Amino acid sequence: MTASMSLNHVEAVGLQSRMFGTSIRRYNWVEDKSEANRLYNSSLTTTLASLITCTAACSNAIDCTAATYNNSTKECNCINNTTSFTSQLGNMLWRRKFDGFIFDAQLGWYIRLFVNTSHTHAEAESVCGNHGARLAVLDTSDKLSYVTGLPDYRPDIFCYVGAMDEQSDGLFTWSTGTSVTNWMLDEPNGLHLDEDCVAIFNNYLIDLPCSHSNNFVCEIEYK
Ligand SMILES: [Ca+2]
Ligand SMILES: [Ca+2]
Repeated sequence: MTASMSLNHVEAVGLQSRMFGTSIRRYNWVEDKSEANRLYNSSLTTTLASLITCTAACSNAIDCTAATYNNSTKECNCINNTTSFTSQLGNMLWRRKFDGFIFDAQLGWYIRLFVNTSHTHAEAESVCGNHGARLAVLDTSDKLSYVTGLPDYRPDIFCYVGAMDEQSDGLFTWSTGTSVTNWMLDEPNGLHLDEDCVAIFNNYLIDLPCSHSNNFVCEIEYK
């Protein structure tokens, strides 16, 4: 038995430069035993000396969400969301996770909901940035529904997202520049006069003061 066979968790730090400029992202490779003995059906199979070198190689592709490694044949496969699997005895599947971010193939993003926290909008943006991420841009109903459907989402607690009206009061845009939709009825209302940030509340969006301390949601988009 090689040393790598006893591991069920590998940490790595990668330097990547898509979408958010150059940033350091820490991520983990976690063994998924429910998907053992599967093979990535690809001509891109490479033979690498160890699980560590396999996951390191796969870490270079941001759309790589998992890797298979076979300790006997030393075959390594990097897997993205378009990959299909066929069985092969001895393969182990390792899923890549960015510091607790969940990957959703359909929406093409990694998302992480920060709950039981209390951060201002600027602090929340900074925490996301520390993970190589940004406050989530929920510019479609599907994305908003995805977040409010997460097990940890609480409809009664404010959750900051990546939108403000700092350019022009009352004109709310996402950090990508598109206009904000999916407002709650009668929002945005500038109730406290300086409501320049946006949060999810009761499954819809509201404006509120950026200085309030709330939960928040970060995203890493790779498309
Ligand atoms: Ca405002
Ligand atoms: Ca409001």
